[in-house]
Amino acid sequence: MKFNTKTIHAGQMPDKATGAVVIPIYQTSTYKMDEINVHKGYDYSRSGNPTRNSLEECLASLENGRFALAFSSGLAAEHAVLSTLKPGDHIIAAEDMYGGTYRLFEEVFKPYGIQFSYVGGNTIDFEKAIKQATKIFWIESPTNPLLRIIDIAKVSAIAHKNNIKVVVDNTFASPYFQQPLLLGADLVIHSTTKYIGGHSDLIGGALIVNDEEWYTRLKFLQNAIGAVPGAFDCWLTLRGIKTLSVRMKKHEENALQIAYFLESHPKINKVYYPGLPSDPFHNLAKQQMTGFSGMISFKLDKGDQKAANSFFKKLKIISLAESLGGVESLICYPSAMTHASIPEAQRNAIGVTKDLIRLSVGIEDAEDLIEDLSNAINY
Ligand code: P1T
Repeated sequence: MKFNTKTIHAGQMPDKATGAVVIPIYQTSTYKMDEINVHKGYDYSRSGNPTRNSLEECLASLENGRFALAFSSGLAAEHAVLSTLKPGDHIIAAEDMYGGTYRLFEEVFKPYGIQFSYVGGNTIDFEKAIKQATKIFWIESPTNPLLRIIDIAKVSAIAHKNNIKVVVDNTFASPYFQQPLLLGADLVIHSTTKYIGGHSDLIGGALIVNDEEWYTRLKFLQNAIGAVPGAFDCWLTLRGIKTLSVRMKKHEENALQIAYFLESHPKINKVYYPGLPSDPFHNLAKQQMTGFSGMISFKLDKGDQKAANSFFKKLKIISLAESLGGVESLICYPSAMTHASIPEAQRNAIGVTKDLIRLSVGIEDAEDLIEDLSNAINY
């Protein structure tokens, strides 16, 4: 099956019991056994649920992976990956990343003895930071919030030479624009809260992996830790997935128009969008992605929270809110919102400064979004 067909049909064959064309919401915590431990494949919904299984099968298929596991949030999915490590193990992460991931590393797993190094996104940065104990390279591409692109194939080649696994958070691209496993990555993470769900109405996460041993351990942890999504959230996620390709095309089309508008605006100092030919990551993005997705960051010429607030207050269509990837456009102020958990000096060193604004471009009409931004920029 090709991608669009998979979004509608992978893991979503008509229900065997009733013929229902849409996967039912199996809203049950438990399942009747015929005798002790003899059942129809399900014994308790933390361990397995048919609606969740449909979602997992579909996600594996979309990422061209063998196995997928669904979680109650993106961070819960990350927690499971980190729980496969032992004290003393070392992770090298690209420094530009979601603030909540940084917080999970530093404030939850570091106290348990996992070591973390943060590097720039170049292959050489990863290579230089390798230690005997390095087990994982952890990257986002495009990164949150600076939309940097990391060369997944090159980084994976270095990793594999050194017996290290590569984890790629593919949330910003979605499987529609990028499939990291095909580029050499070992595991893909999604916050399905974002483009995959696509409607800002659920919190969810997922892992997609090819290695059976790693999958078996992660599946054990999914059940043993227990951060599983409910059946209704799995169903909503599947409903979102059905329109993934049409939404992603429109997100990208709108984002490109808005990026050009911002780039030419005298009050905007800088625009970060890999779809712009002037962007330093444009060629790499073209090489490893089939499109540039719908996230843009930019810098206002007046760079403080007060100026940003005046700008946000003037917006009529675009909402100031955490999150991204929904049909509605959302704007955010990373230094005090999504990336507030990263210490200020480190944020500044990475480039997540007080003049930075992040825009998740929705699928409204681009003309309306541009008018909204244009009115607000004259704060
Ligand atoms: O929010 P949750 O579903 O737990 O996903 C965490 C997460 C993981 N990875 C990336 C790249 C993310 O952007 C996120 C969540 N990000 C936001 C809420 C945000 O506004 O950036």
